[in-house]
Amino acid sequence: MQDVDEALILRCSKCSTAAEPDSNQAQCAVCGALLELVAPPPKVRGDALRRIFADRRGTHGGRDTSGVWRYRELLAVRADDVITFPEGNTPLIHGGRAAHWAGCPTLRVKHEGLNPTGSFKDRGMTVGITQAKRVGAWAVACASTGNTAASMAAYAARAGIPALVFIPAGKVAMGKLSQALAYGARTLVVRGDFDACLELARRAARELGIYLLNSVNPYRLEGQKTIVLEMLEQCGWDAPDWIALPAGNLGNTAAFGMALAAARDCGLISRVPRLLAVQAEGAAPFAHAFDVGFEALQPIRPNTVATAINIGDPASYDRAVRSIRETDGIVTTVSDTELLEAKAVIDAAGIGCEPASAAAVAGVRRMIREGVISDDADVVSVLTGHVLKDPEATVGYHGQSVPGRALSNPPVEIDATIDDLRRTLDRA
Ligand code: AN7
Repeated sequence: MQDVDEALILRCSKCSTAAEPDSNQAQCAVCGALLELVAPPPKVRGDALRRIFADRRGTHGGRDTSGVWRYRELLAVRADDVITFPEGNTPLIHGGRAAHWAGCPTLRVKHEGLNPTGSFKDRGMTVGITQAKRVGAWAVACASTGNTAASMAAYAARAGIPALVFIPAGKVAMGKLSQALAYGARTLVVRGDFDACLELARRAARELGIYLLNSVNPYRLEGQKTIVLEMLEQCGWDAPDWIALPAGNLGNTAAFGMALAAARDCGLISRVPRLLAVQAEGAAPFAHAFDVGFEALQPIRPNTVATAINIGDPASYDRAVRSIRETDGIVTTVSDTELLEAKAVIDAAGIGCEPASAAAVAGVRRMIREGVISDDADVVSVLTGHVLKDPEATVGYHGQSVPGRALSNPPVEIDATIDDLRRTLDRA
């Protein structure tokens, strides 16, 4: 088995100019496009490969227990001395009442919020931090709308590497901010939006030699591919018709396309699901570009309650375009009202997620209503973050009765007497 891959190549995703795989370089020195990792195709394919993945599930301890490293034959990485929690191993479950709300009775959700730090970011971070450690990084940094910061802070702490996070002032949910602080990252609250934070983090990487762990780092995307690989395995390698996901900086959209291509090329799936990337109306540069045939990306000033995807100038745009094109995918939008309603339904189903994650389910509902997706289609929606990430959004939704919020569930204050309890219950 090719565990340690000497033939790992880092090259420009546009002009193919080669770069040094162990450098701290995310962009092509010639054309400025993002770099990508390439490894030779695995020597095993189809059933033999499926068996390798399945056998590792029965092990205890070490990298095989990770829902990331278990799929290493399909990742362009070196898999020695990994820093793993482990992560992944997230459930694929029926959407319950959220499926019916979406108008897709068989809708399933893959709950990436059940990763160690509560979001899918841990899948890319185990690979990114392992690489940071390999190259002897003296510090790691990221710009973040919150989840990347939380994940990087935890994995950096596990690896013993100092961490620096740049987050936009007033635009990060409390659960995520508290994690960055708790895990001991140096937390810089930047007067500016996420896009300004990313610009600053990239400069810090260049000028101060700090190892950058945003999803512009190609190792991150290799790990994020396993969301799709694990999902396909849970589907018995019988691919769904559609995979829906929320889209912000577009790292995941890029990684999903890469994973589907790899699964197809290795004979693991016989047909490729279509991707449905969903953005919030107020932060939808990718959807706007899709509407004009990806003619050009027009960066915007973002504004949505789903702070995780409040991004106006997505870094992985080019590779995400490739994913949508190669999967005959679609990019759509939902309003903040729609995504908050979706969140309330997912939460009330006992599943729970943060607002950005719910956008994907709201997008499925919209596409079914518009007849783009048929109601008997096999759809899997990825829930990217945990319900505890954004308590303000949840309490804000339920805290007051707003007309039209049928699912609002406000807390009720009572006296500490059985009589008042009886009166209150009678009223309900
Ligand atoms: C819950 O943490 O960009 O389109 O800095 O936290 O791959 O960016 C988070 C993004 C969806 C969007 N759902 O994914 C960050 C950050 C949740 C997220 C996205 C994010 P991408």
